[in-house]
Amino acid sequence: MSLLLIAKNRNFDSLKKALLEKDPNLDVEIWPRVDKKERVNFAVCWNHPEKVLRNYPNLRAVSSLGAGVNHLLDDKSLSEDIPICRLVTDSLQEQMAEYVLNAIVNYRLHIVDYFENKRKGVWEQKSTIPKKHTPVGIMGLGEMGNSVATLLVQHGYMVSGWSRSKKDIEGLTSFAGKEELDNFLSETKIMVNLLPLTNETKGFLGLDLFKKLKQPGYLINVGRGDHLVEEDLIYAFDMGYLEGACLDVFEEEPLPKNHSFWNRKQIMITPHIAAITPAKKAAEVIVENYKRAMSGMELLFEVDRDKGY
Ligand code: NDP
Ligand code: OXD
Repeated sequence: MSLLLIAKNRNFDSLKKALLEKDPNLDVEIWPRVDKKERVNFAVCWNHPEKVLRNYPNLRAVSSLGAGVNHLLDDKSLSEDIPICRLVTDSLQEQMAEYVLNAIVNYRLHIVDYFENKRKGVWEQKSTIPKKHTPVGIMGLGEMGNSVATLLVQHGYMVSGWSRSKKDIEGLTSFAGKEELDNFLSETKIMVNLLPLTNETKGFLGLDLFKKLKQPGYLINVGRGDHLVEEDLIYAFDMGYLEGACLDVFEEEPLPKNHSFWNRKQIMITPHIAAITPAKKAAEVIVENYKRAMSGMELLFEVDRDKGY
């Protein structure tokens, strides 16, 4: 029985070490050098090559190496009988909450302008935008959205959230379903996207949505690049529907060198680092799920294939 780590261009040394520290008896293989394919029972994947999972006939479960699972659900070569699970850790939630809080504070303090002014040697004080003028709306109130909402409420922000089902989170106004989307948007100035990427949510961040925010809005996209219609973002800036964006995820990653986003002053760019799973924390969840899969138990953080997350 072995556990296989699969990803393009990724060094797995620290994860392998953490897995073996957690369980020294594990047999950990790293793609593409796999000794005996039929011994592989559990795979951990991040942006794996299409169809590669077909090579392992005895897979019992597959885990994402992140919180998102769209790359696994998109892989039609993965049999529907094989359960998919994902990583959720308190560290991921804490990092995500801090990232979003930081992006909002940067916006309120005009930090992007100060970077520009430093380059030009300009000393110019700007008024910080008061919290009461920056109501935050979080799309997606799952493991990540919930922890972001909790931290923002603690910091005195006006926070609302939108999800499929109503939530009871202290200090948050909860909106649910398509029928409540417009009301949610009309109360939102800073939009935080933490939806999973599914057939329903792909391309969701487009002009129609930007127009409905408190004008001009500000976008923080930490979900997936394919949620955003990239040309609509530029158009929304030009039309004044949005005044800025902080983007951590992109249609194509790494963001190509010639992409127009690099030259837009209004866009803050980070390279998909909002929340990164530390190897030790990842190993805890992976080893637990490996053991569960081997003994036929229900997995932690198993994905509902019908819902797509
Ligand atoms: P969860 O599955 O825990 O939560 C998803 C949330 O989205 C739920 O609240 C769900 O509603 C809501 N939702 C899903 N579909 C819809 C819909 N059609 N309409 C309204 N609401 C919907 O996901 P996580 O919080 O763990 O993660 C969210 C995403 O964040 C990941 O899929 C990943 O793409 C991204 N991510 C990015 C990271 C980064 O570093 N940039 C790191 C980690 C995650 P309900 O609760 O009612 O079911
Ligand atoms: C993700 C992650 O899903 O990094 O983006 O966990």
